[in-house]
Amino acid sequence: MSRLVVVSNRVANLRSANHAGGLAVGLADTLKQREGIWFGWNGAADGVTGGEAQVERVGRAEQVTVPLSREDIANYYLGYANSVLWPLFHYRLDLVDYRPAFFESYQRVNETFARQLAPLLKADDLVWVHDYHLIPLARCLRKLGCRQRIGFFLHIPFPPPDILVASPNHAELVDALLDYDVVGFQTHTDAGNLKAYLGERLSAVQLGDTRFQVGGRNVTIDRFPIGIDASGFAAMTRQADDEVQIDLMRRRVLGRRQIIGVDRLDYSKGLPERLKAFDRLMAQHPELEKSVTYLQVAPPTREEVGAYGDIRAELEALVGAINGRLADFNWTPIRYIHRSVDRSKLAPLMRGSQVGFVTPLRDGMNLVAKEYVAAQDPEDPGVLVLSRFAGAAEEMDEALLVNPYDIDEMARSLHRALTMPLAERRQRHAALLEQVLRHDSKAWLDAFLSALAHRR
Ligand code: ADQ
Repeated sequence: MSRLVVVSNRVANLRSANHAGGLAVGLADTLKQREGIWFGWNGAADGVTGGEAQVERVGRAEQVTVPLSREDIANYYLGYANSVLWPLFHYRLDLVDYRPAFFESYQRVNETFARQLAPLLKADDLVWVHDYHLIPLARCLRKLGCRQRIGFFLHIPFPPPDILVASPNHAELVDALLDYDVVGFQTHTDAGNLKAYLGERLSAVQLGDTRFQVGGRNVTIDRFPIGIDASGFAAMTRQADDEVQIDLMRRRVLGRRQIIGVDRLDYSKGLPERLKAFDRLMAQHPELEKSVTYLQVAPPTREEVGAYGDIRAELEALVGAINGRLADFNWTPIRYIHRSVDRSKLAPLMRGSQVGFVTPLRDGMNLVAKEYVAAQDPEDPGVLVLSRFAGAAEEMDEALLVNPYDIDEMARSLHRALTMPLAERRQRHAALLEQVLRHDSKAWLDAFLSALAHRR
């Protein structure tokens, strides 16, 4: 069997991947079984780009991490990846901060990674590159003579041509994608957006369902919706610690229901709109006062990027204003936690919440939607209120799908979720759970790797 070489900006610790999300665990398990390498940045803030790699063996796999300089972290990682590509690919042209130095650093880091990775590769390795930080990596490897099968998976959305062309580098980015054998997306919409660009601008010829010829190159473009380790996550709900159990019991005694949101504090997640929808719900249904609370867990990320400071300030002002207006000495309507919460607590908290509120303005997939479904008690499940613009919506019809910009519609859906009869809750949940179990993280891995292995 071919070795698997995974390349991503950050490398999950293969020794302690159990603490991370299902994706890291799934990839780590696969690597340990089939032999391979996980290559990426070591995460330190003060290295030298191109400096010595650290190699650590874990089982049959090797973890290879390399340093980056302060300047490249600022320009490649915080700059091009997170101030240009992240907002652009989430349809937020208003937040793109384009600077030529960012793109130069992005290219240089990809070239350096390729130079460090190339000598480690064997002829029949399968190389799997992850996410928007590393779009040019295959191009850089090919220039060094690497002929291995190389696949790319984009975890975030891919925008339609009209948005993509607002980037001065759109032609280079798409051209770089064509050096992969397989380009994978989360949804039909994302894959369709690349196909539309290729058709409109590069006169691509479709050779089969997923095979395209562009100039002399031949590329497979398909959707591979990412999943979670659903049974693993469900198992975690049964191990609530004392603190969580007390919280659940307290709410049961008081007859209080809970709406839960769990997101990195990112402007793509639609958090202010969610708070406004909760506020609207309370204004329209005063009978719900003291009987419903909204718990929003939103740990900080990428705080060095200006747009993240803005969203944090907006959110804190909203929470303060709504709580100030509605709270009573024995009821705090919104509990907002700006910290990371251990997954072993999150899972039982999701199970103990009657509504999962997942309404990003745009999201590649959104694993929280799937985790919420996996965490529910099938006999008495909660209801998922899900944004139409999350990739997960393509597969999760039985959720209450909403437009995350429409505050009234979200407030109505929250009310519908809180008053939904048991039979309907069960029927919707059963259908969603079946889907989450079938398209789990293992199915995603197998589908992508099989598509890559079948090239040539
Ligand atoms: P993210 O934007 O990070 O991922 P998401 O898919 O929701 O979004 O995954 C977040 C993960 O982190 C979930 O497993 C969640 O439980 C966990 N998490 C969130 N907040 C947490 C907290 N406070 N404490 C602990 N854990 C927390 C990107 C894309 C998504 C895509 C994934 C995977 O933006 O669209 O689904 O990659 O491809």
